[in-house]
Order: sequence, then C-alpha cells, then structure tokens
Amino acid sequence: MRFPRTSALPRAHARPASLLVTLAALALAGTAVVPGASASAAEEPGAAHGLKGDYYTQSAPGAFDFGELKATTVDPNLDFNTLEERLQARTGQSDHATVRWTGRITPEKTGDHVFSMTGDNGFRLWIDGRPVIDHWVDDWDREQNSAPVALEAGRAYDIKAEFFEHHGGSNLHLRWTPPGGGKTAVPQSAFTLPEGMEYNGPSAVAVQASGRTLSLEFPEALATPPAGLLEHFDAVIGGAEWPLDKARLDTDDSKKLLVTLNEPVVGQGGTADVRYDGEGGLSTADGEAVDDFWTSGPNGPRTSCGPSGPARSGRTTPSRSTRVPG
Ligand SMILES: [Ca+2]
Ligand SMILES: [Ca+2]
Repeated sequence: MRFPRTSALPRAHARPASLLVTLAALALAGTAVVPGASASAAEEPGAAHGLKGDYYTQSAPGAFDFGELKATTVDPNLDFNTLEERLQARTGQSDHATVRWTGRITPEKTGDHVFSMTGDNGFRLWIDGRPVIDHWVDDWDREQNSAPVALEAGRAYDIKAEFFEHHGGSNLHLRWTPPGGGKTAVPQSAFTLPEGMEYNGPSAVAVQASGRTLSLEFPEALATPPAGLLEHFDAVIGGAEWPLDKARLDTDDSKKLLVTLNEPVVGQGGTADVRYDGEGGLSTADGEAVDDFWTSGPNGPRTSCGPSGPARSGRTTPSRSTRVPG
C-alpha cells in the first residue's frame, strides 16, 4: 500500500525558504496580505485554499483533550462524511483523537452569516477570535447554529475549529447561511491557510460532469506530469476506490491536472477523495515539487460556490455512485 493506513504522516508544510520566495512574489504582485486587512485572500491569484489541520491523540480515552500532536497537514474544508481514515493515517488511531483546524475564511457577501455545525462527536468554532459555536459534548449528529455573525465581503477573518472523536464513527460538517442565501457547506474556495503556511496542493477537485475525468486545480501552473505519476495517486469516489488511467494538463489551463478514469462514474453524490503521496515527481512549472495532499471535492459538476449560486444540498447524502456493470 502506498499510503500507510496505520502510521502518522508527520509532515509539516511550513517551509521558510520557499515561503520567502512566495512572499516576495506576492509583494512584487502587490497582493501581499496584511492580517486583518480587507484584501480578499480568497481572490488572490495563486492563493492556496484550505485549512491547516493539527491532528492529536488524546491523553486518555474520554479525555477529549489535545494530548500529543501527531501530524500537521492541510484539509480542503470541513465537510467530512467520515474522518476515520484521516484520523487513522494521521494519528495512528481512529478513536480518541482530536483535531484543530486554523486558517482564514473570506465571505462573498456582506451581512449576517449563520454558521451551522454537526459532527460525531464534539466540536466548537471561533470566527475572528470569538467563540460562535460550543458543543464540546460527547454526542453525535446534533446540528448547532451560531448566532448571526456580521461579516464583510472580501475580508479574510481568522477561523478556528476544534473536534474530538470518542469512538465508533466520526464525521464533521461546517455550513453557512449567508445573507439572502441558502445553507451550504462552506466551500474550499472560502478558506485560506494561516499566514506563514505554504502549500501548493490542489485548490479544488471535482469529477467532471462527463463522469470520465477527475479535475484538480492547482494554485500554480504545473509542469507536464511525469510517467508513472498516477501510481502515487489514490482516488475514492462515492465511497469506492477508483482506477485511474492517464494524467495530463488541461491544454487551456496548465494549473489544471486532468485525470482520466478507467471506468466512468455513473451518477453523482458523495465526494471524490484524492490522495497524492508527494513522491510521483509532480512539480510546478517553476520546478518546485508539489506537496503531498489529501483533498476532496464534489462528485459531480461544480456549482458556483458563492452565496448567490445554486444551493447544493447541504448535506451530502449517502447515495453512492456506482460503477458501470462489468
Ligand atoms: Ca472512530
Ligand atoms: Ca464517534
């Protein structure tokens, strides 16, 4: 197995040397973000979308504390139908584990936003340093709603979410209801990493409407993918491990990696979960190796994720995609 299921992946992504390069590039482009400034981090070209995830084991079963940090990584969003595999891979156990996610969130609309969170087991949420949901409770699947939080369009706010898993199944979903909009999962595009954390993994992933291609968008242009790259990929679509055929760059957009699927995905729903072990030689056009990643996105056409876009059903239903018979 290319991806160890039982060991932690204690790779930190902060790389000071290349960070300086990135900051210099941002400064040259005039888009450097000052904390608390009203610049839109989410709209910067090249911004890495996602949240920093710190994965811990608890000091004892039932402690629900942050006992020992086992891995730091990047997660695309907080919309997990299950966290079991991630907890196992990153902490070495799928029970008695705790996660803290940090980064920034940038709304598209100005006005009151209501945050809704549900999970298995406990969770809590801070926006702009203020607690807005506190459900550090050993139960499951009881959605909690924040009081309305006044936010300004295009401004990046600090976000922190914490989660603990006791035992059995685990999941976590963060949704928001922007002014005049419906309740949707907060999209990856709304999240950016904490300042000082660099990451060049995908900023979006989706199964294209044809069901035959997996599309991964990166913050930077990529070099032509090397032969054998897909041996370092692992895709689970709608709950099933999916065989991958070929990888190529989109001829119109070299930030986009297109992966042909051996068998088409029939039907939509659930998520596409894609892992890369960082060892396949994938690199940016500038020759920088692409970090290992474990990301997920919708199985189906991407909709406008903005508050005014068509509302995706808030919760991903367990309806599974199916392979073509034979
Ligand atoms: Ca568990
Ligand atoms: Ca549980």
